[in-house]
Amino acid sequence: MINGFASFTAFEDFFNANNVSVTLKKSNLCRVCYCEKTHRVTDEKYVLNVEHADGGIAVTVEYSGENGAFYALCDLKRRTENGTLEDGAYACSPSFAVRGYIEGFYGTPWTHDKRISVMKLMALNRMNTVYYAPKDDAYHRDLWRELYPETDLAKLKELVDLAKENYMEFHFCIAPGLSMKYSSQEEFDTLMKKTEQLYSIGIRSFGLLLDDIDEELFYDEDKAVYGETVNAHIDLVTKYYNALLNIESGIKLTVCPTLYHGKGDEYYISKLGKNISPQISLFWTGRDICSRELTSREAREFIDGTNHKPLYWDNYPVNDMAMFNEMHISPIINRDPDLWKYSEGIIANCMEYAESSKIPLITFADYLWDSENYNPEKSWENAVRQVVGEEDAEKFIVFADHLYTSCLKDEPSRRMKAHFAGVLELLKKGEKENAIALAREYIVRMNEAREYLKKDLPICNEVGKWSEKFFVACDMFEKLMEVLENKTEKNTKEFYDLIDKYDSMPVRLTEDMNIRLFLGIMFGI
Ligand code: LTM
Repeated sequence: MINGFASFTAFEDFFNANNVSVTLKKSNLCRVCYCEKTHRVTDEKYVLNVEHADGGIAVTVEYSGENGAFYALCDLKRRTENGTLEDGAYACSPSFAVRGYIEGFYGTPWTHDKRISVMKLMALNRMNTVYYAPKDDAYHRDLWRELYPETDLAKLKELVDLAKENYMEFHFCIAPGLSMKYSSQEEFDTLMKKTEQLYSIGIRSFGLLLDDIDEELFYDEDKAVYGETVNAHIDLVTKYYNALLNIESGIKLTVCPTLYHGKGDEYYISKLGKNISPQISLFWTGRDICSRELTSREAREFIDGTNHKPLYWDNYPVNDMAMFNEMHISPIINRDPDLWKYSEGIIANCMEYAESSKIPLITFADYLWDSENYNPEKSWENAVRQVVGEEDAEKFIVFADHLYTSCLKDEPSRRMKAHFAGVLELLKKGEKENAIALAREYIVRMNEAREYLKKDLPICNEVGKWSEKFFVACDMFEKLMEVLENKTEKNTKEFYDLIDKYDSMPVRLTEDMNIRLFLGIMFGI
């Protein structure tokens, strides 16, 4: 057991196997609990003192809080795996205070096992927050009045306990806005009864979600009492927060407003923000529902408008509703490096594909921990390695590189593009054989990816809809080689049929293969 921490035993075998001896040293000195970069006192900071000696590595970890010690071991494990554990002293602390994800999509909620697996992995990547809000968990939204059945409650409790063990704050969200009569005391009592059920299993952080509901008040009684929706929401949020504090001071509340994107100076959000306690966190998705960028300038405007720092509900990698043909597996990009100064943090909304979500989530975790030094491509490759495994990572990357279409960016496979730029150059110079040989190199890699994707593995099954189209691309390139080597009417037609097939498949992969160009250059067709 590493210095008496039962929850750290999972690391022990790993460090023993790698000849790393770890000593934990608790300290309250400024250098261990004060973060120079963010000017925050934090128990998440740690200092790694690394020294190679006697064929092994001795590491002393200085920490002030147990979570800091946990993050130190996670970091140490990663550095050992990557072979980047060098002698020296490394002081590490997070950029963002709140670093997490939300199961907040429309579609089939994750299974219990998936929830466990995502939570453990994200904790290992030093995220500290998880929000539970699956739109299609009936007890979260449609049936918000009803208590959870015992079996469901027991599973939720397991998640709450697991979150504690993994230094994650578990937020349970309730979304009563589809049907609640805000002016009714009976309705409020029902909301509190449900809340108390969740409090009874250890939940101490709640979310009140008022997104995706009618902007107008529905009940005549509400219209008479409040006049407009925002007044009803201010009243509900304030009563709910006070009631939570009455149960236990220190309970946290996050609110998702009905208007959750824009500038922050709009009438509803500005009035809501300025009339609820500044202690309540306010979700905000940025300029748009799915925002291409999150900028510090816009965060400051939001603060001006609402007297709150935004807590970003970042709608990436989610791919529900109109995005269902996109697989959002690429890294998070275009979030300002200094956004931590003007926001509480970022909570990434996930896809119903839990296994695939892990890849972009790890890149979020890297950005949130050290936003100034975040390198999307490096982080992404590391994320793929963690999720798919070292052995198959390269194969998966060849495929996943074709999935760069989302609200963030619309891009063809960069690897394919770079490779075929070389092929085109050779063709233009008339070096047909060299061009074909170079093209074959990429096709070999595509076919290796294809073999991997056919496996009965969680991630391969999740991306099945997209890999089907990738397989057509593989066939298309094979056929192209055939045409380039020995062009006939038959193989040319087959080639064009494959292009048509690829183009007719609705899921989104690299859109513009530029594949016709090769034939154009070779044969002028
Ligand atoms: O974004 C918010 C606050 N609410 C919903 C999400 O539940 C949904 O997953 C995303 C993406 O479609 N859009 C929303 O409006």
